[in-house]
Amino acid sequence: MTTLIKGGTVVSSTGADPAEVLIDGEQIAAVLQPGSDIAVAAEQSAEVIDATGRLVVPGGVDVHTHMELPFGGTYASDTFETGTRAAAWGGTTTIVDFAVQRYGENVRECLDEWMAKAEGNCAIDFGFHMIVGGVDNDSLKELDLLVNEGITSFKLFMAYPGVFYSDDGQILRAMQQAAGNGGLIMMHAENGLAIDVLADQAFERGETSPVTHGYVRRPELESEATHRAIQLAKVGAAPLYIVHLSAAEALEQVALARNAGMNVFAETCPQYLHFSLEDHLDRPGFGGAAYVCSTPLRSREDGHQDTLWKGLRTNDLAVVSTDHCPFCMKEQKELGLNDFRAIPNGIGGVEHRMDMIYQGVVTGEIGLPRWIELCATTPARMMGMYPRKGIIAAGSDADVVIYDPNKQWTISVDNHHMNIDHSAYEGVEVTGHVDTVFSRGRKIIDDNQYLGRAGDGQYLRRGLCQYLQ
Ligand code: DUC
Ligand code: ZN
Ligand code: ZN
Repeated sequence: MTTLIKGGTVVSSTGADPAEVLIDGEQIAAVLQPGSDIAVAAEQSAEVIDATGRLVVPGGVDVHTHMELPFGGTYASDTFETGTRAAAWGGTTTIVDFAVQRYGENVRECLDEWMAKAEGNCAIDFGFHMIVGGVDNDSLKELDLLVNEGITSFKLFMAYPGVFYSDDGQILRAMQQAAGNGGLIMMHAENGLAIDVLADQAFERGETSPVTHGYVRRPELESEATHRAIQLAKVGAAPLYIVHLSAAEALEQVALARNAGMNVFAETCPQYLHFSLEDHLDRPGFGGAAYVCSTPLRSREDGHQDTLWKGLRTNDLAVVSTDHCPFCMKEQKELGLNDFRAIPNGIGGVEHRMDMIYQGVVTGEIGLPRWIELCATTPARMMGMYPRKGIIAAGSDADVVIYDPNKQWTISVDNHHMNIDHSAYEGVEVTGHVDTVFSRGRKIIDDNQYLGRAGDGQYLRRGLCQYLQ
């Protein structure tokens, strides 16, 4: 069975041109010149989809999600089934989620546990990173084996003492191990020990509301940790990927390292580009709880958002992922009603990344090819999945999105598909809409309907990061 998508503009990280996309089975068979003999011939035997006036783009690749993450005494509210379905609605056809190992736990058993949660349940293809919350001889040895199984990136935390935190010695050891096995160290770069001191002091002063979360997680403490992580990576001779960067000062550290020729990369997330401490985290009453995430939203007055858009243009920020980690208001965020320290950290956004970054195209912050580079091509290469994922090209998986660049609509809890009782994006007006989604050649979203099934998504054994110099 072949499908021909004709009439549209095919977007890649290097350009946007009229082209026809021929899908055969699970792969893209060819990208054809409109009206060429081969395109005309293909039309005779294929199902033809008319994409006139629309963009034809590679399925989005979100390399930072947390389905069912145990956190703050509860669990992220999207399962692999609901979360990957929501991702598909938003034009994302690949996720890389985080399996979790905590101090004293066995890496292998943890991975098996996470695989069991995901396998047979995902709507789209999925891979794993491993959170290493307990760096010791056993876990370090295990990392070498994971690399051979396609888990080629390891997340460490400089935040959350007593939960996921690693000290500098543990971080250095993990970096040395990664330098040996080719893995990529992903870093949550915030000085958690200092943050906890400030958080406790604020609470004792009676400052209990959600916005306090943003005040105590100061930009200096993100930039200090980013700087320290970079220096440790230099000593450990390991590549480094800074996750969910939100502070302009932290970006400065990344830029310095990159200018010095280091293998240092960074991602940011839509919430840090579109939301702010003043407008969202400081909402009246408990409203700001919906925006409690770490790193935190930053002050608009201080210009962090503009600086992040600039970083996306200069490539000091190379990837946009979501850090999708949804918690309902009821019974979850509410755990911190009287104490901001107890609010589970996270925002649900896996469904909105492609649209929210497309708004940067609409406003002229980035060009059309850069949208695709940030949301599909670079994440695929960064996490060793390219060219299977992240590009529309002959031989690639037929993960294809037909995108209406002009449709205007408003995001709401009433029209989203994530398993969460509110939307952090409530009332946000967007231009651009995911009309049709193919995942490995199967049409899974079309005409406002979900046509796929749980278990369609396959586990992806990833290769090494494809950016190392
Ligand atoms: N940050 C979040 O906001 N949620 C989960 C973990 C993290 O690092
Ligand atoms: Zn993190
Ligand atoms: Zn995260």
